[in-house]
Amino acid sequence: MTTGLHQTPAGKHPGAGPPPAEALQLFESMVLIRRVEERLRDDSAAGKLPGAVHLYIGEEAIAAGVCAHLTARDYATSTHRGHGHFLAKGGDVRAMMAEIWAKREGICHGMGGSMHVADISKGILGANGIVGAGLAIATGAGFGAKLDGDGKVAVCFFGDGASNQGSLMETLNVSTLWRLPVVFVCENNGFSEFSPAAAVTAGHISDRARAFAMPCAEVDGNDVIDVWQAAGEAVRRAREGGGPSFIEARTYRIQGHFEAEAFVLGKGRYRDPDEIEAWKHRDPITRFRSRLLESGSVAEADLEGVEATVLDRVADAVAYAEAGQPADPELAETLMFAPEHPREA
Ligand SMILES: Cc1ncc(C[n+]2csc(CCOP(=O)(O)OP(=O)(O)O)c2C)c(N)n1
Repeated sequence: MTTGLHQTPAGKHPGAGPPPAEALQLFESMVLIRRVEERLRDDSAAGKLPGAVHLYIGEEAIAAGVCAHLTARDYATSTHRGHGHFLAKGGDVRAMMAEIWAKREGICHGMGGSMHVADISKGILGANGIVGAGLAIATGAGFGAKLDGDGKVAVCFFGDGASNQGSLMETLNVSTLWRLPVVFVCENNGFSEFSPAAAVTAGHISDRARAFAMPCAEVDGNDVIDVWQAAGEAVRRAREGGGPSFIEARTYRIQGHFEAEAFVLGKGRYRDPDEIEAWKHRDPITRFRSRLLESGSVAEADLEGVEATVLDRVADAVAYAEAGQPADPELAETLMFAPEHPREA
C-alpha cells in the first residue's frame, strides 16, 4: 500500500544552519515533544487518560524548526495534534500535562483537554478539534498584528487534510491581498484520519498557495534544519512587511490517527506496517542527533545532558498532573464566555 506521499530527499542546507547553542535548543525542543508524546502514548494505553490523544511522534522537527523563530509575542494556531506546537512555542509542560489529565491545574483548568491546549499569554491561540479552524484564526491574528504594526507574525499549523477545507482559499486570498504577516505551515503527513492523501487530496498542496503568487517552500519535514531555514525566511519576510508565505513540510505520522484507533478499526488496516518502519528510519531526532555529532559542534555529553533533563521534566509534569485536583464541572458555565469588555476586565 502506498500513500502517494512524495519522498523528499534529505535536506541539502546550502545556507547557514543555526549556531551550536541554538542547534542544541532545537534538539531539546524535539526531544521534549517526543518524550511527552511517548509518555502520553503509554498512559493512554494503560487507560489512565480521560480522553483521546492525537500524537505528533515523527513530526517534531516542524514545530521545533518553525517556533525557533518566534517569540511569545507572536501568534501560533494549532490542530487536534497540537501538543508539539504548544511545547515548541514555549507552553508550560506541567500545565499542558495537567490539562490532558483533566485537572484543575491545567492550562485551561482541565476543561479543554488535549485538543484545546492554549496559552494566550504566550501567543498560543490553541489546539483545535475543528479541522482547518486555525486558518481563519491565524489570519485574524495576522490582521491584528498588522494593525498593531510592531512586527508580530502569526503562524498557522495545519494538516494535509485541512488543506482541502474551503477556508484555506479564503485565508490565502485575504492574507495575500492585505499583505498580512502570516506563515502557513502545512504538515503533510500523508493521511487524513484513515484516508491516504492520494485518495482525498488532488494536486500538490503548495500549488494552492502558488495560485495566489504566495512565496512557497517545500521542505523535508523530518529535517529540522530544512524546516528551520524555510521558516526563518518566511518569518523574516512577514516581520518586514513582505506578507504571507506558505511552507509544505512533508513528513509521516508514526502513531495512529489517535491512540486506541485499533479499537475502532478492529483488524482493518489502512497502511502497510513496512511503510511505518521505513519512515522510522528517517526519524527527525535520530537524524539531527547524528548530524550534530558529525559536525563536531556539540559533544555527546551535551546531548545526553539534554536528554536526561528532559526525562526529568516529563516525569515531574506527569507527577504534577497525577497529583492535581479533578476539573470543576461548574466552570463549564463560567469559562464559556469572555468578559463583555475584556480590555477593562
Ligand atoms: C471540520 C472537521 N471535519 C472533520 C473532522 C474529523 N477529523 C478529525 S481529524 C481529521 C483528519 C485531519 O487530517 P489532517 O488535517 O491531515 O491532520 P492530521 O490528523 O494528519 O495531523 C478529520 C477529518 C473534524 N474534526 N473537523
